[in-house]
Amino acid sequence: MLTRIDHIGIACFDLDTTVEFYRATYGFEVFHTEVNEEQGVREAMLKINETSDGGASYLQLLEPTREDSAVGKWLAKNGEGVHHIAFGTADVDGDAASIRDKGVRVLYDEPRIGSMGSRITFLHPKDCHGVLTELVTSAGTSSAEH
Ligand code: CMX
Ligand code: CO
Repeated sequence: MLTRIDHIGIACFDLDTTVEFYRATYGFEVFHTEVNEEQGVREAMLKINETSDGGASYLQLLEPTREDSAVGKWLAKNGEGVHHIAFGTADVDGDAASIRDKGVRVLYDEPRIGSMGSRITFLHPKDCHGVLTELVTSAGTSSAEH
């Protein structure tokens, strides 16, 4: 069951100046940063609020580490902006399977590693009315050990 907006993914050309914009404009501080080479991103997570399912909602600021990555290609085509939305669930495997059964393309056979040790997968934007959609089980909210 999808129980929260886990994050909104925002593509940017320069992570440091974008982080500074969010800090100076809204007062949001960086909660976590990491490089995910598999996804081809350097990212900063800004926590907005905790949620009643034990998780939280974040902004995920994304700078590509290489031009041929998903975010690098998207930025070259569209410029900066909202890249994807992510729903949080305690069971990414089960939710991905049931959504796949409805005919929506799930991009990975098995969830991969996302921010802060979470397990993530993506739904194809062409099957989701133009919205690249991520499903996330954060390390602290899993309903099972994997
Ligand atoms: N939102 C909406 N539409 C998108 C999109 C996005 N973020 N990215 C691509 N598209 C659309 C394109 O506009 C294009 O549409 P048209 O054919 O009408 O022009 C179509 O999808 C194909 O796009 P493409 O540029 O040829 O890109 P690819 O097919 O190579 O890749 C996708 C698209 C979704 C499969 C790829 O971006 C992907 O695998 N995404 C998941 C991984 C990811 O995004 N990782 C970064 C974030 C990591 C994280 O959140 O932790
Ligand atoms: Co994301």
